[in-house]
Amino acid sequence: MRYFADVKKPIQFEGPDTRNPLAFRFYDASRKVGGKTMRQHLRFAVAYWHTLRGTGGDPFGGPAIERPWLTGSDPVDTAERTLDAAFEFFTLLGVPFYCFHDRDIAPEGATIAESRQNLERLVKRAARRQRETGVKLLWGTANLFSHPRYTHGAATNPDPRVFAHAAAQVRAALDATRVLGGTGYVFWGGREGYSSLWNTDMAREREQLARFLHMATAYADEIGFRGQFLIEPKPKEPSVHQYDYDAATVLGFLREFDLWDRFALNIEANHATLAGHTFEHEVATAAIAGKLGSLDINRGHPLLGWDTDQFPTDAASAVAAMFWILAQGGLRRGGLNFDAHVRRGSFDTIDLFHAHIGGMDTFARALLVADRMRRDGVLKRFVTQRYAGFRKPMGRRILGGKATLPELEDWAAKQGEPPRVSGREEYLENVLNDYLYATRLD
Ligand code: XUL
Ligand code: CO
Repeated sequence: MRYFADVKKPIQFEGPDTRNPLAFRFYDASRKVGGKTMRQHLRFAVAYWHTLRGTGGDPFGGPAIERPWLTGSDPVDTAERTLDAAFEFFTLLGVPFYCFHDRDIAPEGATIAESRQNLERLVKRAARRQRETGVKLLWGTANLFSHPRYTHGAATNPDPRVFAHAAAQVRAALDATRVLGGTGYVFWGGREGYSSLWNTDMAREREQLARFLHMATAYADEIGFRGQFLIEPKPKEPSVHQYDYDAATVLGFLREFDLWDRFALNIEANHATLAGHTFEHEVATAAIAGKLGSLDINRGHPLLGWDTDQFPTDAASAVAAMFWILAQGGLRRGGLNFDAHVRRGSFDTIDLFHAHIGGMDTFARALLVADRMRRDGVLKRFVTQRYAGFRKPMGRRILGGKATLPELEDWAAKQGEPPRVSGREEYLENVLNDYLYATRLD
């Protein structure tokens, strides 16, 4: 069965001058950039929930997109068809990875045991398709936010019976991720927060969440799952306030609850902007803590202000993200997961190809630009020079914890008023644009 008959052969690299909409302009999987191929650098992953299961619903209307695989009355049959369509799509697009929630690939059953059986059945099929196609699992996760039982949270629910249901689900999702060789496991706590502080014991709920995460890592050790654990920050939506608000908040949480060594962050662009940050701010905050694990590379709409999860097309923001990734020596076990969906009005299956091709080209080009900028060292030279004073004797004394307030008072008086030095922000923006709009990137 071919679900994507409009696409006759896998998408190929044709270079920046092509006019073929079903070709890559910059993503040349085997092209080497600084010793690694683009495929190895970028580690693209398709988000199963949006790409295969997305039907264009929004708060004002239900499904508006029909998919030929999302038909039939038996949910397990539908899940099997969806899985086959998924691997057909991954292969035609040429992505190395995908990501899923447990309920994306297999329907919830009437009991915990039935849900597990459904998942195991679909995992077997996924393992077969992975072997046949070479496509791998980047990360798995459990959907702990859609079922009505999780209305007041999963791990942060006031009722331990709900907590236990969530535990059962994470256990099964970890088993599935291990069997499929996932390189990571994500926690995104959509309802791990509150709607009203008047009915919430925030101290208790944060404690519960920490206990839950400790249990998950203990279980992973027990079953020999060696993937990286990730927390994906988001400030709100659907909760009014989510405990994993942003990267800095999560880093503090990991320290407070002794989880630091076991978790890294999965930074999502649209979540960053919802938190009032830029994508690069969140990427940088995670990276300087040594905790940049993986990225969800979607974007929000500047006029809408909610989690629109659009495909990435913003070149400057993609360059900034790639800059930090290169600075830390790559994504290692992480990757670039789209976590993006086509608009409600883009209902043809071919729109899925346009969306992913554009996103892959945006980041492939960003990789080339960031690599070129790093090799030329322009920004690095500027920043190094800007902080030069801290490499001189008094700067070193300050950083070494030796200087005192009285000593600095004397020193400041002797130095006199420091010269004012421009930050050259506009100049640096021009430098970025020189690289961004350079036509020659070969
Ligand atoms: C929701 C979101 C999730 C996570 C995985 O905003 O980003 O899809 O990426 O649960
Ligand atoms: Co996400």
